[in-house]
Amino acid sequence: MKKIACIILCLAACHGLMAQKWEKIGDRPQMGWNSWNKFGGNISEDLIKGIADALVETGLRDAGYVYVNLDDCWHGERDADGFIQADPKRFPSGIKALADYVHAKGLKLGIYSDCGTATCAGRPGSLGHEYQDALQYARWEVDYLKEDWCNTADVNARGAYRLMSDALRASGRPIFLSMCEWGSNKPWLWARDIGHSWRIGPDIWCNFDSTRVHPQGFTDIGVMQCIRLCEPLRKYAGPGHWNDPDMLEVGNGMTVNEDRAHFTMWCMMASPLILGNDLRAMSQETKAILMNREMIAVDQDELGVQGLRVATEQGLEFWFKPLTGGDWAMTILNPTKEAVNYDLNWQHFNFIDTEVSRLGTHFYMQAYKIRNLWTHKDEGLTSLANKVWRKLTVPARDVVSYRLTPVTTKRTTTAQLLTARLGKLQKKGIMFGHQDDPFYGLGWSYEGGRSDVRDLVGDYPAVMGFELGGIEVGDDKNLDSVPFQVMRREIIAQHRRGGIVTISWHPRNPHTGGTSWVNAQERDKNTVAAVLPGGKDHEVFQIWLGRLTNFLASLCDEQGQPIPFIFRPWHENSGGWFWWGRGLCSAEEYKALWNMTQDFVTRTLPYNILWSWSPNYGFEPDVLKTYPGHDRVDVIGLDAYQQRGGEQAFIATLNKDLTTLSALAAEKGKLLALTECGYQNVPDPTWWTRVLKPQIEKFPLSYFLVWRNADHHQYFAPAPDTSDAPDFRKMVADKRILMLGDL
Ligand code: BMA
Repeated sequence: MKKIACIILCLAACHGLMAQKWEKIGDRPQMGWNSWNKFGGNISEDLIKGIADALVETGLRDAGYVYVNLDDCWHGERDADGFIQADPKRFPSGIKALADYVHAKGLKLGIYSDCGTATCAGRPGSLGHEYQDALQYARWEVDYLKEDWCNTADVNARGAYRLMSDALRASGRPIFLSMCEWGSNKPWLWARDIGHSWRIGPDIWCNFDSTRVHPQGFTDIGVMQCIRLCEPLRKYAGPGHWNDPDMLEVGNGMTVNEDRAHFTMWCMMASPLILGNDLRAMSQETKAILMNREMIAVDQDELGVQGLRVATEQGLEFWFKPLTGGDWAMTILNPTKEAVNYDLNWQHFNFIDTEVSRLGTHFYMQAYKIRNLWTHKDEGLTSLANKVWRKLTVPARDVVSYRLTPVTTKRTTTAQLLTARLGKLQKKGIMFGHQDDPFYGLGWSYEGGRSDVRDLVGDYPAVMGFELGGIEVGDDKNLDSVPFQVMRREIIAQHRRGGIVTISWHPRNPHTGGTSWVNAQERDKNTVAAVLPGGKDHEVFQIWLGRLTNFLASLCDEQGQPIPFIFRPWHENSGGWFWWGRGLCSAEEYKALWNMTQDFVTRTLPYNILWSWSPNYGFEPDVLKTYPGHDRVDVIGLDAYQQRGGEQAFIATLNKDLTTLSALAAEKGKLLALTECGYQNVPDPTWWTRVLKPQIEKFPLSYFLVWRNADHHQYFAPAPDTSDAPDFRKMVADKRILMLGDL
């Protein structure tokens, strides 16, 4: 019994192992050569050896092209036991000898098979022989398998490639799996853990921009058609799992310009670089294209992000690919048959790749050294100013391509400008702020710019607060039913009229499925630990941070520059009601959560955010252990609400905590704010001038923000007919209380 259990356990373990493709191969797009584009089925061991020799002699191997790949027609018959053999006439020494030959030259050998009954040229397919074939390839010391998709009626694509992937894994030899299924079953959706690359479309042919239909009904496509198919699939590609727009046709008959454009675009798309020409007889031009190491470096970049088309103007396509270290590759592709003149202004290309890398170009703030990747000349720096850098001519069916490398720039960031402005305003007075001010109020909602506060005093609050709870799970509306589209509009409107924007976030609980607020059953769950690196919910939380960041990145002005704002995540952590609060995680875990969030968002938005840390009032002295540090915080805030009948306690605690926090802020000249405050429904008609104002005036506060006017049951700001309205008006009449018009 015990034995059987052991065997079952072992089998389960082995199966678990085999359900994984070979890892750590294909971390960069594969580079090499394949016989098909030039030679079709007309191959032999002498040809392959000659190609291997040429790879070494030309320097192509040293430039990275290491795979020598046999395509169709190397096969002979299966032997009596079903093992595949090489064609004895074409490969008399056998595949093992050929592998030894290419290995001795520092190269790797690739082979070809098919998921169906026969290959496309009618040689034996792998269907029903997957484990045997994989074992044979491993015995021969093959390093790469291209598996085609001919003659596969009734074969399930995912199952077939999974089977071969498992078989290769079981063979014990790390073998690259290049899936050649022509995109018929959308492998990008399911093959990430099966193969190392997958074809995304039909076969390429040696033509820049047209298709060719074979009498049998199938179609070959040109370079531009390959690009169009590959372009929308960039989010599926990455290290170890690449989109494959097919092998190269460079050197097979297109013009030099077309070849250059073809090669460049494959590099921009992080595509496999599998040469398809006769390496033994190459023109100088072909060689120069294939051996452009600076361009190859774009393809092989460690980040492994497929480039994207950012704009199309005057028939030109502007492609960008983020590279490691903050570099970008930038290519202007002219797919037309005429040369195009173009005035290049870098400010037209401020964008953030929200789809994959979440990196932005930030040309308005970041200057880059410009390296021309085809002339190999440095061409100066990008300009921070909105002006034409250079008049270019992009030849017909050609490219102009640059590598941009960031240089240190001492320009003041929008975050620094906002800090300076807030510092100045603080000398003038204290700004009044209101959460969700322009969305709804007492008895109205979404009336296009209406505001309870403005209805009462004729001016908007200087500060407006906005809340992102729900953005992380992809909702259209936040937890208070504010549509994010409307919110984006109002945030930009508040910025445009010179007001201050502050943003809070009550994310849901990724660990329990609950809300920000923990219930009795959630009190013993450490959600913060679960979302940190290594935690069970870390990956999901990264997706949440991505959605948050993408929304923040969408807050731009007309020039595409991110607008500055105060971001206030993980607030009120001195209380025990949020999943990041006191008693629910350690101070160290809280800080790790803060840092992870800040680092994530800052990678995308490095210049425009002020970070606000704000505990709830009534905190214990040890809350300071959760302070992320002066290098990470710009605004030190406090959240403080008066409770009914609690006036004395409110005043005392507010004073005590603001004293503590203003001392902390003074250490490094940080801004101080009452980031949330109020007295729900303001039941005291003199509260503003009698209780709140005298207290806040004692401290060097930048602003005080009252929470939202949800409805008649929960509101914090006055409206024209609330009993505290006259008193609020009186408070605002004081020059030291700043409304929008006072800024
Ligand atoms: C709370 C209340 C809730 C609201 C939340 C987030 O203080 O106003 O109704 O959902 O803030 O805005």
